[in-house]
Amino acid sequence: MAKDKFEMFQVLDENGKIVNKDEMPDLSDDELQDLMYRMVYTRILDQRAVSLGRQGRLGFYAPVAGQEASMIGSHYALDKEDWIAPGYRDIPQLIWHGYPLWQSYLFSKGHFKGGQIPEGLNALVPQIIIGAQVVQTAGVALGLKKKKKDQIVITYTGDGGASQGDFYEGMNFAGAFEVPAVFVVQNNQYAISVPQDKQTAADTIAQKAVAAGIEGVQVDGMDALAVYAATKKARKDALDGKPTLIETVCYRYGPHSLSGDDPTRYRSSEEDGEWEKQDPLVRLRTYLEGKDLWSEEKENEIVEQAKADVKAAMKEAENTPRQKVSDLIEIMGNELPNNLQEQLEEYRAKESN
Ligand SMILES: Cc1ncc(C[n+]2csc(CCOP(=O)(O)OP(=O)(O)O)c2C)c(N)n1
Repeated sequence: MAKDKFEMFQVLDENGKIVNKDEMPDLSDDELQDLMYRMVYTRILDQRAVSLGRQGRLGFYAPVAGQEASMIGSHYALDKEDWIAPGYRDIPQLIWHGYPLWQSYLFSKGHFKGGQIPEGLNALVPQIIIGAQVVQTAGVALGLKKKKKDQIVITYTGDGGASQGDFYEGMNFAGAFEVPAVFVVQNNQYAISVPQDKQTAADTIAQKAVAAGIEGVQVDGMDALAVYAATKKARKDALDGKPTLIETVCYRYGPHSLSGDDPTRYRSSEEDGEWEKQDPLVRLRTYLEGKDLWSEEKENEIVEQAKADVKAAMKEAENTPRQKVSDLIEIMGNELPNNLQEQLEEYRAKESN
């Protein structure tokens, strides 16, 4: 029953054809190209990050290939002033919001500078505790409402995150207090190795909105136009105090992270192949080529640009002085209590030897 009510929303099918004309978002040719540009660039960032990680030059990294439509399509519907409350995989949205790439590398390496969101950039630090950002989102959104701001908060978690207590708590609060929040669950089918059907008895994740009294929509997460359209609408509703839960049905091609899981132990190559046929980049590229808005030459330029940017950002990250224990103590507050002040001095003295 829920499956019928939460039928998957699609605009562009896997062959790059518009299948839902009425819902085609109002994007200019330039914007459509920009959306594609961002997705191609993001895939290259991902490929480079996986390679840098394998070389031991990064720390924790969660691959994003396969999820570009979900990440970039939703981010593209935001305003610069909107807030983002990301999870550890949502580095692309942060980068497109203005977080410098070199800092994302320091975040990966666990360097404190990676966690220092630049002044004026409306984003929280990527959350490692599964689901915690959903509660934070309700709080930030309440703050925006009280200050009468025309801004929303968008948060991202995974299908696994949708099983956490924090997820229900955050959405319930947002519904009750009518705050400007959008909750995105990127359903990439697995929470590390646990498939969705072992995670929940619910047919869809979108239906979990019902209990919180908010809108829920299931979207084809490999279709950037559908994700964009759904998020744009959710953003508008959020400003009217109506939060939405968006489930983007997608897939991560790579492993959960570079820290050791082996997807061949829990996924078949047939399953991988089925999802690869739905690739979000191929789909949008086919559509744009049909409108004479894309070429191989254009794409190659983006690839080269992304590679050069990675090189420069990595250089900056690697030239950043290694963090010291005193750095960690120092950033704990503007004014430190006596015991921490003492420790700070102790470590500074040790480090200068
Ligand atoms: C509260 C909490 N429990 C467990 C973990 C360990 N953990 C890290 S990632 C992960 C799976 C999350 O899967 P999902 O929410 O589907 O997101 P995805 O990684 O697929 O994007 C788990 C259980 C954690 N970080 N936080």
